Amino acid sequence: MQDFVFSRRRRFGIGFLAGLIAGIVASGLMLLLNVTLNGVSLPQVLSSALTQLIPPSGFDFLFRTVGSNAKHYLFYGIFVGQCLVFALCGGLCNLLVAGRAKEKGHEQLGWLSGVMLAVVLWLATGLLFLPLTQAGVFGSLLTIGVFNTMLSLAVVGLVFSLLFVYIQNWLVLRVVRKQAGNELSEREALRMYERRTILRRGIIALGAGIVGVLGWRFISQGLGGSAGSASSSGSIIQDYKSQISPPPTPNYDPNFASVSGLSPEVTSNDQYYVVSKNVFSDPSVDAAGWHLTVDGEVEHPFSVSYNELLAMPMQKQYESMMCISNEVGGQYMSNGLWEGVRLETLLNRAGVKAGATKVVLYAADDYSDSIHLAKALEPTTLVAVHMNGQKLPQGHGYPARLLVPGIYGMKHVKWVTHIQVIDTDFRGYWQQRGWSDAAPIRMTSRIDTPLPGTALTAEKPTYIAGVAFSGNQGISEVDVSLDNGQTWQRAMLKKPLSALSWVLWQLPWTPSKGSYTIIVRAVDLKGKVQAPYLAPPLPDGSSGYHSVDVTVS
Ligand SMILES: Nc1nc2c(c(=O)[nH]1)N[C@H]1C(S)=C(S)[C@@H](COP(=O)(O)O)O[C@H]1N2
Ligand SMILES: [Mo]
Repeated sequence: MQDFVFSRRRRFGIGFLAGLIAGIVASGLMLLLNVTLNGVSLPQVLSSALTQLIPPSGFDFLFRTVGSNAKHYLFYGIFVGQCLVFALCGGLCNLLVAGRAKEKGHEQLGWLSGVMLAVVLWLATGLLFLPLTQAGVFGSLLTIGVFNTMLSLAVVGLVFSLLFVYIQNWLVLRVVRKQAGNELSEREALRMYERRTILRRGIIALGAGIVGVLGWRFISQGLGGSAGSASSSGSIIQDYKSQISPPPTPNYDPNFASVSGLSPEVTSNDQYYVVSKNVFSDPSVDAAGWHLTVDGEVEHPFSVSYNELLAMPMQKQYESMMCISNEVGGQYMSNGLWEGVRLETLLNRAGVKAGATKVVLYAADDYSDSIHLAKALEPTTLVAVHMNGQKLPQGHGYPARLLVPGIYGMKHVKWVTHIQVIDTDFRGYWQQRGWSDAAPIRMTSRIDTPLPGTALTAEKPTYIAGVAFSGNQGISEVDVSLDNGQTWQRAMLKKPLSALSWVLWQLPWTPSKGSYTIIVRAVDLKGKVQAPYLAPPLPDGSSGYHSVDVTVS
């Protein structure tokens, strides 16, 4: 019944469609296997490779235009791309295989062709794609390893190929049946034309939609959207003194009562900011099978299980964290009560050899970063297992993460599995992409209330309030200016929960009619004044003064 010969274009079209449908299912399956059984995620591998190729300035541009959602857009883009590659494979396979079958008067594919296609895809991915994206032959350089990669690729490839053959044959059969009269009826032709037009319009609409969303984000962020704006006008820079000596004595208010709109002093686990490189899913580590290995330039390398780690001496401390990609006034800053084992305890047990310089932390998501040995031995550097009295939430690094005060969140490696002492230099995941390695936190202050654009009532008492943070340098003073930095008013501070925590501040204000730009700056315990110079997050973290515009009527 299938004595039918299609044009090459037709053949490609049918294969493409069948490949697309099967590709969407297979890509979904890949992500499912990735989340549930530690299968390989090709979108993740590709996006890691891509972000490494993009020059830092390009990455920064991406970050500023599409904001923190950059990685999600990247992921959707790659996911759609992967489905299209599947579709292309379908089209090509059909051209090659069904083309040869033509002599036998056949347009359908045999199951054997499907298995062959799966094998070809499997080899191409394992031997070409993965090595080219620096994941090694069949993912040998990935944490999940060769076995999981081979197996999950095989399953996904087989499901794709067999589904492709099935859909392809079904489509062919449909066309053959419809063309039974050898001639396309006019109605049929019209319907096919319409269908094609609908598809084409759909693709155009989708493309326009994506461009529109990107454009809108670009405009709204360019005009000072959610992150607030940073201020550094001429007068602020002119009168700027970088150092106050002797340092101011903090004016802690023992009756400091939080006002509405001010951040809670301790961020709850579900409000705590989350940042990770992972475009689709963070690793879910099973503590029962987890081990933390300490090795490298040490006398006695060892591993501990989760329970052994929990049985070691624990230390509790409040510490605030901030992401190096946080914009001035941004939200990637939180404060928590952490509990864990001193890294020093683990390193002493291993016996660090003379000449060691750095400590590298490797994680279950193929993330890595390093800190200097001196930093690693500070008594506040912890391998943390508890956050605000609970075991670490999955998104914050369960079962264990590094806590290293004074430097940016980037260095607080989550899902840590391996601690290696080295006597050379090391560039971690973000350092390979152009970000600072030393990464000391730049002092910052943020106005939480009033929000930008608020319309206030004249002569009605209100508060200006927010947080200030300097890593591990403390805060002695927070000042607010309403006249572009010509005069500053000192805010009242809440005594911080620790030397590593942010400081809450507030200033009562009874405004008269007018428009105001509220500007804030902080001073640390050594008298160092927050720098007014504007800098984007890349490569050393953002700098400049946060400002908020309000009107009073
Ligand atoms: N394993 C791993 N650790 C990581 C990251 C990551 O992507 N993978 N991101 C880092 C970055 S950039 C930041 S700011 C902090 C954020 O920690 P949080 O999500 O608990 O706030 O984790 C750091 N640790
Ligand atoms: Mo970060």
